[in-house]
Amino acid sequence: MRTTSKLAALSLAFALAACAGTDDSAANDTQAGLATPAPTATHDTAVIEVPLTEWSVVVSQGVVSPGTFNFHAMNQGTYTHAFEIEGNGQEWKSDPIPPGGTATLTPTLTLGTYTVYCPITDSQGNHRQKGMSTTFTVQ
Ligand SMILES: [Cu+2]
Repeated sequence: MRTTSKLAALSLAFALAACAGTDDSAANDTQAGLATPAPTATHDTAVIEVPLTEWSVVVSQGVVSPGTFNFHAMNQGTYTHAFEIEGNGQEWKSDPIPPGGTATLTPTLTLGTYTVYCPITDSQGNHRQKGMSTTFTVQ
């Protein structure tokens, strides 16, 4: 009996610790993470959608917490695109993505502002200069 309650207290403490820092909305605080069966599953590999088209790049979350993310790009346009994430002196770059194709980058992000853009230049011109660029913040 003693071991069991000790273990329960320990896993509760772990669940709270796992959520600290990424879950600071007041609404979630009242639930105290009591019913979270998989402690790290939802925090560590959040997917951020990055639709690409002529001529824009959208990042589905403008503000994220530090950590590792899957940036999942979908080429919704009619030309080949690609995407590159740059910030804090680091960069991650996808291969060219044909129309209808997808690509995923998995950067580990630290505090700062990052730029996401299309590095392709073709007969249409420089895609970044045509508007395929956006930014997001890690805070
Ligand atoms: Cu492009």
